Amino acid sequence: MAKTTIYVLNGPNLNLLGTREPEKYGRATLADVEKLCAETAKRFGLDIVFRQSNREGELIDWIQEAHTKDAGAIVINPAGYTTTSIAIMDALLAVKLPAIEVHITNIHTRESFRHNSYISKVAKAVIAGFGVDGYALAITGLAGLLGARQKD
Ligand code: CA2
Repeated sequence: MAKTTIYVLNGPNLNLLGTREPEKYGRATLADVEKLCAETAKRFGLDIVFRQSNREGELIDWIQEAHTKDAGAIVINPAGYTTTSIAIMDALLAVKLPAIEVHITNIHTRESFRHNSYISKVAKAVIAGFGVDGYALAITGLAGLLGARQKD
């Protein structure tokens, strides 16, 4: 198995996880999510690079970095950029890495302006509505795709 690193990228305001609107986004902090992702990846002998930014360009730089550092895949919660960012969609298209789009909430049962995702148009898969467990589900799915075997 050549490619063992998964980039987990988080968009704007997700640094506030666990500190605001817990009724919507839950009580787990972003540090808790990082731990969950690292533990899930480790079960399959995978590593993660975990990042959050409030800036679109920085997220794009990290998508390109995932490619140059030969990562195997990307998990991305684009947050508020989901419905606006052709630039993030283009970056994902350009790097040709499998990308899983994750949303903590089910964006389709929320306001209609959250429904149209540019990222879904290029994502390998989309997970929405499982809370932060969606990140672990994304990594587990990617482990299968990358041919990573569960360690006992
Ligand atoms: O459900 C998700 O994961 C979202 O990507 C979260 C975004 C929202 O714009 C998307 O429609 C769905 C918002 C992220 C804001 O994060 C916060 C976390 C805690 C408290 C306040 C904001």
